[in-house]
Amino acid sequence: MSLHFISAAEAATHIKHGYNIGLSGFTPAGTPKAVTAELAKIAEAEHALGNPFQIGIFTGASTGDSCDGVLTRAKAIRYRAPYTTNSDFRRAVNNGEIAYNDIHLSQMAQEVRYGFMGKVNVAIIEACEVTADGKIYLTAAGGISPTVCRLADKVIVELNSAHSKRMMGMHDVYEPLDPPYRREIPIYKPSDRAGLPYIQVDPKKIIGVVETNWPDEARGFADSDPITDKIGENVADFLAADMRRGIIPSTFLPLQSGVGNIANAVLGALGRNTTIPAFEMYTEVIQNSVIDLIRAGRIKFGSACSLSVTNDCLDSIYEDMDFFRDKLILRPSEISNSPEVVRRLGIITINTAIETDLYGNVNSTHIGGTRMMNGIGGSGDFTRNAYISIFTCPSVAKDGKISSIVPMVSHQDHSEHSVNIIITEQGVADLRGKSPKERAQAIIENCAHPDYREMLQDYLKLSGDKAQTPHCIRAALGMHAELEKSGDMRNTNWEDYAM
Ligand code: 0RQ
Repeated sequence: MSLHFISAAEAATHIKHGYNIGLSGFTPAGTPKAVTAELAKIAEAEHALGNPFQIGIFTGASTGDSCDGVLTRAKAIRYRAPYTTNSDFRRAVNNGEIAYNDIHLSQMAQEVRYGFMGKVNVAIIEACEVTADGKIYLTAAGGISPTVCRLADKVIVELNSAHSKRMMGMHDVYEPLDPPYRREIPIYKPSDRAGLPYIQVDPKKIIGVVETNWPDEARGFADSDPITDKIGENVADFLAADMRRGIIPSTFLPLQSGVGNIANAVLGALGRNTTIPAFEMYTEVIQNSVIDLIRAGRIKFGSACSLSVTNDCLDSIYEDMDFFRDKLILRPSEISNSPEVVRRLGIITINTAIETDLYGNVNSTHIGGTRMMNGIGGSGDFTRNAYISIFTCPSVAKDGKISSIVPMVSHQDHSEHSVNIIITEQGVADLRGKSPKERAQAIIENCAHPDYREMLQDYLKLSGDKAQTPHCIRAALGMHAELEKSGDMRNTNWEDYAM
């Protein structure tokens, strides 16, 4: 059997109204682009004729504009899971136009397999190589590709020459069996391989190969600033201190770190810290800063789901593949984020909070308790199973009008039972081994912005000290209510809310 080459426009015609499509990729890395862009045109044409045209999207994490962006603007998405960062998609979700199911990234592939979200009609997979006997070699991300390739009726391959064929061999494709047959995932150190370097599909299912040359639509990040730099230093100093007192082994432990400017600043500070030895990463996303630290010898190995790096950084990896081949591995998201493996390897996890409350509950997803920001991503997979779980955030947002430390989070993603350490530019609150009341003092004294410390202490006085977890329920969201009323939490007067 030989491969059948078709145009992106022809490939898109195989996707019908009401279908669910399964996509490769994790972040814009490795996400198909050409077929979804054509699909948006079909949706617009159908809508112009007065016909309905909407689909469900199952993917690894966020995608690029040529997927979530164009399809949202074409009003072509009925349902989507999981994580996304696209601003048009965010607006549509918060307008109630799209059904968005924000689940833990490690669970996405298995929930599709379990049938929780319905059938996968068509899989669209970006590849750097595909063979006539059905071997698909992925590009810059693992995502949920093995699962959607197996479950879909039809597979479309986007063969993207913007990715080098030197990527072949970097992936470790392993899909667990479902209960009651599941066994342990045989990964005992970040560099272990458990599967194959390609996805094997039934070649009869590959209905077409679309040749493209379309670079990943990765986001660049703003340079660090004094606040993110200070947070980074606080994280590095905290970890070095924990190592000196023997809580972290002297060999150090693998790290997971989230995405964004704070994560970049944290990695930069860890790279510079002379107490911390060269370390490994078992994480979901590798950003430019990790690549820099591998080159500098400060990171020995990186296991992840995606190379979510800028295109020039990706090209430099391809050019230097002899150096990177034994230092990087890419896995499906249910392996990169596997709770089982995270717990076994003893990972130190570092994620970013939108807000945290006085007892250590963390909100990573919702603004003002109702409006979706991005989603939980992998932060829950790692936090709940960490050796030490850390959350970072600036102590205030929006020029000080919002405190990131509040009496009660307006939405909860990570509970006090899973959160060990909170770090802002102000300092470090070590919540380990502390009761709720002790945690509240540690958080106010070390993490809250000075503008809000007295207000938070006054809230605690209002709450009394007779309960395990003191709260004045009527006032618990008073700072949020004040933000809605006057636009500035600093105006909070507890008497207005405790009545
Ligand atoms: O607003 O965009 O208007 O400037 O939220 O905040 O400080 O720039 O931080 O970009 O790192 O995002 C938690 C959203 C942080 C992200 C979150 C406003 C703030 C700004 C962004 P602007 P920052 P970041 C690995 C792990 C969940 C998923 C996860 C995230 C904007 O890190 O999505 O952890 N995490 N994944 O001004 C109102 C507050 C606010 C606030 C900040 N309390 N109230 N607005 N902002 N705090 C990745 C994957 O899973 C793939």
